Amino acid sequence: MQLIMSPTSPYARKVRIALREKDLPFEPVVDIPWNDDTHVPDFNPLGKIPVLRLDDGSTLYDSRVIVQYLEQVRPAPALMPADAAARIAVLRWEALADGLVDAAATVFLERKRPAAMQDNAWIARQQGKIARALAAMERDLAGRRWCVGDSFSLADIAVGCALGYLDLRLPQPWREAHPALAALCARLGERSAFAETVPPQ
Ligand SMILES: N[C@@H](CCC(=O)N[C@@H](CS)C(=O)NCC(=O)O)C(=O)O
Repeated sequence: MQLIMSPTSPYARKVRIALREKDLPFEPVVDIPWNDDTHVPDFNPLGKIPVLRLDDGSTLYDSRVIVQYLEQVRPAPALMPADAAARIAVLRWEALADGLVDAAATVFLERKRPAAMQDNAWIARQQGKIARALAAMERDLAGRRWCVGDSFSLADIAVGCALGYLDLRLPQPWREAHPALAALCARLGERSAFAETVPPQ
């Protein structure tokens, strides 16, 4: 099994953490989709990472599909709860966390354009999404150890990867106003799967 990825991709990090948590062996293949010599479109028509290449040559994308696949082939330790309502809650957390990443990546890319071409209203719109996502996560996490129920799940992985990406690409003092998220982030950092996948600066 190969994982086509980049070390800074928060979506790929979700998959890398799931693979480590489940102790599934895989071969990481670094391929930066923005580079001219990328082969990512050969494996995902959308040209995005992560892509999982199975031993039979077939490919899986995107990160949400890959993690659900891993959950099926290696159910333990479970990253999804057994209860149906709790499963939906986990997927909702993942959607919120991934949406935060989408907005942060949009801001990061917009800011890389020449200053005269940057759309400040567009950036402000994305910043609003980030601020509201952080506030919603903080509200729903307050007083709890994990995002859903009383155990670590895919929801915590997705939130941890989103916050890690924010620190990497749009550093801001979010911890002060979001103590529950800050505590979750610190707790996650103690897990080897998180510590081993911290994105390089
Ligand atoms: N929803 C996708 C998002 C994947 C994604 O946007 N990956 C970025 C890297 S962090 C990418 O490959 N971007 C290249 C592009 O958009 O052309 C997932 O969860 O896997």
